Amino acid sequence: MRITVLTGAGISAESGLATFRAVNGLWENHRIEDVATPEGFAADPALVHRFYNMRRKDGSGARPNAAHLALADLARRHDVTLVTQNVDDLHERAGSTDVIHMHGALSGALCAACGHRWRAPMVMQPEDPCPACARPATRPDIVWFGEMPYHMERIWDALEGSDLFAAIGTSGNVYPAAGFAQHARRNGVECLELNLDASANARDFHRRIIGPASRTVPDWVA
Ligand code: BV8
Repeated sequence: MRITVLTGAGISAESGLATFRAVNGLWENHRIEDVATPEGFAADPALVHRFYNMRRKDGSGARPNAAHLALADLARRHDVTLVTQNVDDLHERAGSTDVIHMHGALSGALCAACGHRWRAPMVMQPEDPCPACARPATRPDIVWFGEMPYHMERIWDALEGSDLFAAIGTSGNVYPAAGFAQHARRNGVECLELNLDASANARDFHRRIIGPASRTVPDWVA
């Protein structure tokens, strides 16, 4: 069976990583939409680096939960394309491979000047020189609001070619990810949502399983 899975912050909630909704989209009284943007970075690169340094530290202290492990198990039995909006590496640490990080990853660093990519150190500062061009133009390799998410062609193809689309732990507020169910449904794909409560795009799904991911995902995968 060909399954495309989309995960959001909710799958990492029980690993102790706060979801955007749980913190009301705020960090140190900044709206995340203001911090996670090119404009926010240009205005105050030190603040934005501090935001991601904290997330990198929190992520390194977190452990994959039963939901992450169940998805790795699912991929051993079915043809699974795993797309995540999350920037943590809990899917990889649970054993998933070829994870599509459509919003980038905390483990990535990018040079805004020459485009060079490398593995991010735990703590990044605005004056860090790029290893390739030596210019102090390094940024987290994260897709911010207003930037084009990564791997979109591959994701659209996977959605269109699947028998099932399952969205796990996402509020359905952020596009284009929030449009995946509608796109899948238009292509005759069965759409399932696993969430704590109905998402903003709940009407796009044929079926819903309500409950914490660490319980509902293993039950669904079994
Ligand atoms: C783009 C990286 C175009 C950063 C992120 C108006 C209408 C439509 C679209 C727009 C619009 N205005 C602006 C836009 C575009 C914008 C957008 O959608 N804005 C929203 C706010 C309206 N989108 C973009 O800008 C995207 N780019 O459109 O580009 C373009 C085209 C051409 C050329 C150039 C550009 C880029 C968006 C990516 C932004 N980056 N992440 C970072 O992480 O720091 S988004 C970030 O927020 C996350 O990655 C995630 O995607 C999103 C948060 O969503 P969730 O993951 O769903 O998390 P949330 O907390 O909201 O929900 C958690 C859910 O889990 C809840 O449902 C909860 O009930 C559930 N839950 C909690 N606990 C559990 C649980 N479920 C199960 N078990 C539990 N235990």
